[in-house]
Amino acid sequence: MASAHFRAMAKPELKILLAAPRGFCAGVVRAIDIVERALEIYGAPVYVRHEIVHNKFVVDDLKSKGAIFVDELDEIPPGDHPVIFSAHGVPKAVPAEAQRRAMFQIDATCPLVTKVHMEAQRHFEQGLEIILIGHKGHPEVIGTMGQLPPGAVSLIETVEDAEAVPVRDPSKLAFVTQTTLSVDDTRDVIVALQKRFPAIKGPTREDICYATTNRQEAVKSIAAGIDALVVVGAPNSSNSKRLVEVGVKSGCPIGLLVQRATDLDWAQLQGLKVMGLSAGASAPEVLVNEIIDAFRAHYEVTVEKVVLREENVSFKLPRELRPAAAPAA
Ligand code: 0CM
Ligand code: SF4
Repeated sequence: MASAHFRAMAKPELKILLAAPRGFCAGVVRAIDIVERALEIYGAPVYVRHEIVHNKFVVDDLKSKGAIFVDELDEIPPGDHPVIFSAHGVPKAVPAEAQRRAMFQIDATCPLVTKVHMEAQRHFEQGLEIILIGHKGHPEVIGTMGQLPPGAVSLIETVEDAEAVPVRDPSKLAFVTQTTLSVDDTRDVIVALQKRFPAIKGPTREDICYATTNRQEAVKSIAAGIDALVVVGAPNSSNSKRLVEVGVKSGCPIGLLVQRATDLDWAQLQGLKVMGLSAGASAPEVLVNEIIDAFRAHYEVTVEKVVLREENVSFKLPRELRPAAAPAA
């Protein structure tokens, strides 16, 4: 009787394929470290323009330590507290304005975003008109376009845009891209541009960063064999949203973007046998574990790690935040 009762209560089995690489990238680690080091060195408050990375849990944690998040510099009262620019980068007008107001500015722009800014600048200096492939309204796109005067950069998002974008001189063109796009969709847009403008200059492939590329590749490698894909990430996180899209395009029937376990819709998540789990570059691992624990309440879970490649990228902190050199022995 007892065993029959136990059988009736037994949870269904679920295998979770935990994709790797997932979660924090080197640019996110550096940006969060910058805020934490600034708090340590200069004390609270430290101002941050825009979410340092697109994750509410990270932002709330930094708020609890004394960071104050603002949308624009004019929300910051006069004083000598630092203002930090987010990982996504800012238009040139922002540091210029901070300098005008004599603010103490610290730049947490990811070095891989700065690289794109420099590429665009170089093309501009060579007299080229620039086409930026990216998502309208995203802060990285606003930042990259804002490296150059109005009219220097045209933004396109799709193959249709590539086929229609007006240009001044087809022989004097270059393209750059946002760092967190879909690798496959971007390839199609570039092919359309190159077909229309054979002389267009650009990077060897695109400017999508290593972290975005690797996370998409890892999701792709599991997508065909899973009943659902859960990606931990925020709705305003470009790289996280792309992971869900890539999963669904690669054959996974259900793709969900969730910020916390409370977002999981259990009516939709019944009857699963194998599930894929990944996390965007701004989502902390503690939230991945929270999701796994939530599934354990509904399923008998086994977790299998699927490691597509190892990552060992790290970026240095800005000089003013590096730990003081150890005293000579
Ligand atoms: O650019 P995206 O929206 O993916 O930003 P994020 O904060 O989610 O991820 C890290 C970055 C950058 C740049
Ligand atoms: Fe840098 Fe890429 Fe991370 Fe964005 S997702 S912060 S570009 S490494």
